[in-house]
Amino acid sequence: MNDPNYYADQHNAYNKSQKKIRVLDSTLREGEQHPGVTFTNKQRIQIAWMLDYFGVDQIEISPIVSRDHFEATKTIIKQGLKADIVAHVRALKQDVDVALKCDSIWTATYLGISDVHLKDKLRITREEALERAVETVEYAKSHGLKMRFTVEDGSRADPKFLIKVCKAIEEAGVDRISIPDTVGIMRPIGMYNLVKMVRENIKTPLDVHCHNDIGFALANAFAGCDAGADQIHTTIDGIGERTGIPSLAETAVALTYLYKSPNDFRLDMLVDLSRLIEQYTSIRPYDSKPIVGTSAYKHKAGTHLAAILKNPAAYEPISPSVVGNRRRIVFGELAGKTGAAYLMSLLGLAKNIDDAKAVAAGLKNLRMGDLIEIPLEDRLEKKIINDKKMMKLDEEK
Ligand code: HCA
Ligand code: CU
Repeated sequence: MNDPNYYADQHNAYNKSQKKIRVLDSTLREGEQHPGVTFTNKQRIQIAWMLDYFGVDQIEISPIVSRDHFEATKTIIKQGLKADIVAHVRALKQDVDVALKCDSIWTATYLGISDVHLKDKLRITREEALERAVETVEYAKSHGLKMRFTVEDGSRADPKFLIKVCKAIEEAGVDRISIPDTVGIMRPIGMYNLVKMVRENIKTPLDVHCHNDIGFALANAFAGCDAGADQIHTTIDGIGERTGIPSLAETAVALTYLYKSPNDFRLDMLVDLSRLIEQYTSIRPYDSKPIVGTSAYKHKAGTHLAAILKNPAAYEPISPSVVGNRRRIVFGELAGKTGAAYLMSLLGLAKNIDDAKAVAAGLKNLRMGDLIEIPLEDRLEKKIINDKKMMKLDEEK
């Protein structure tokens, strides 16, 4: 058994469908709804190019927000990217007209269908909402658009009404339906049940759009896919309204490695994509953020260092180079004798167990926490594995 993840993969494979799950990235729409985020048109176009090169299936942008957004949408559509460009607008004919003016092929319209949205936000009845939904779909379809419809706040809507709307828009020819958990209130099994209920009643392909208010966005999105959805909405770093939605990095890595969903993602762009957004927004992802965080591949405790120096797979699910990140080892109070010995070898000092122990004790006594961090590249690993002295030192432990 050579693959360290073999048994974990077996557990993950249990009852798992092998279908392809697609990604819609909404950095340019949902992402711009994050406090403090706004892009220039040049940045929007660059982000679209990079997302396309990365390999997402759809890129969402809203042309109705401003004149600038309209121009950006139009220009991005003109680029002829592989990904579909989805113009996200309200469920109103005048908004669909804006999508048409951008020469859109794809449009997405959204309409709140929960009672709180109908009564207090839109101030319309269920009947009026149903009529508006069907009319908007019919209007878009009669103008040759491909169309997604989002039953906004679907997780809090009366299930009977939700199904009624889905059936009506399906009949009107909608191409995809997005089932959103707009306020992030679902738990994974709840999202599974919700999507399953929709899936059992309609045939149209389903998107899941899960908010992260309680921290379940990514898990909920995948639960929705287990129940029959085949497209997840993401943003770079998960930015979005309030606490955002699943991050592209986590979603793409989970799809590739845990779900084995076929794709052509260039995963090694993930850290660069994150850094690009950081540069354009000044929002720095927290250091322990999965995949892209600066600590995502740092190893610190002595026992971890000792193992990592022999085989990084001991404490890493996936190699950092796969996602464009870097492995680092942290030297300080916790380094232990193997860590100390490695540090000594880097400094050109001869390694022997007693000195290594003394250095480890010295680091502890200094009580200065973490002193230095050193990158540990993949190519160094082989050298280290072959370093007989190092191996011998460990045997003496
Ligand atoms: C919004 C609402 C939305 C739409 C999701 C979708 C949500 O901010 O416009 O179109 O799939 O969370 O319900 O983002
Ligand atoms: Cu949203």
